[in-house]
Amino acid sequence: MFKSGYAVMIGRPNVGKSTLMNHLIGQKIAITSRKPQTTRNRIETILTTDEGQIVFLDTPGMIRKTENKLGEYLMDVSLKTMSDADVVLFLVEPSSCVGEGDKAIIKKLKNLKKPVILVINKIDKVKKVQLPAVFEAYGSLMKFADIVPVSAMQGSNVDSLKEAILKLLPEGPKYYDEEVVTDQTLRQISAEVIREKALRNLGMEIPHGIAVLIDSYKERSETLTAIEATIVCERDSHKKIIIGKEGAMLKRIGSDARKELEGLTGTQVYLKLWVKVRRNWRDHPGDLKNFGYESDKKNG
Ligand SMILES: Nc1nc2c(ncn2[C@@H]2O[C@H](COP(=O)(O)OP(=O)(O)OP(=O)(O)O)[C@@H](O)[C@H]2O)c(=O)[nH]1
Ligand SMILES: [Mg+2]
Repeated sequence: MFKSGYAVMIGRPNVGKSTLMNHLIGQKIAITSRKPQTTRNRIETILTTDEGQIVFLDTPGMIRKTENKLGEYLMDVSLKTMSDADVVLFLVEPSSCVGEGDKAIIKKLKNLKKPVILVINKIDKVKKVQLPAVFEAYGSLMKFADIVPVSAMQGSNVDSLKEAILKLLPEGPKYYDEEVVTDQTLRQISAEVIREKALRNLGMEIPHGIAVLIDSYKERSETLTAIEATIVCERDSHKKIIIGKEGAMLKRIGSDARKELEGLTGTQVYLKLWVKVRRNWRDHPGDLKNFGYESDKKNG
């Protein structure tokens, strides 16, 4: 019997949803970073095995209070994506103290009435003897279809998670050809790769206010791709930091991004980056739409 369906990654920011999804499909599609709210869109990736096809949906981390329209949009994406699930993967940190954020998510999951697998991630950070207390703490708040501890970073126990998901999926057809891995275009992934390198190179304050726009994406030949992109930020002072002393920061972001884009496209990449200021774009509906954060585009 072939099984198929949607497995939706849900959890607070920074718990490792995107890292785990990349590991499950064995390829880096979603960007990851230590900064919360790295993921901003619903990202679909596909794993096809002999037994079934799991379509993973990565979502932005769920927060309780949104500070701007972008935050509202991110919550909206997560909630709508959650309702598409055949199985929900609820990711948490390996702590026996359940925080208010997780309690709020559990409340939503109870209303959803779908099978939920509790995925305790980052088990590389704790001793094995500490895990039963984590099982206990979360298990006392809600009935889970399964509980699977993993380390997305080290890839430990990720295969058991695949099995647990397949067990819960309904019988169904192969929705996608085997070679299809994601719904994201190279152009979209490129913008995200540039944003990731900015997130990883910049300090704590600026990254949240960054968006990346691809101005032009040209496959010049079989061996050369030319990409021009703009990093949008919120203030002149941020622009200065992103560019850096004599352009050093922008050069570093560009060079990190170029290396990864060359691996991704299998071509040489010519990358030109610009920096632009759009004050308060995170609260401006027109800007949000222009930067690709448009409600009801895909999640309606
Ligand atoms: N030690 C450890 N770190 C991990 C593990 N999985 C993820 N991380 C780290 O946790 C941070 C956040 O990972 P992401 O995958 O970006 O988290 P996310 O849940 O997608 O975050 P948002 O998109 O912001 O909601 C990164 O620095 C990862 O390297 C893990 O199993 N062990
Ligand atoms: Mg993420």
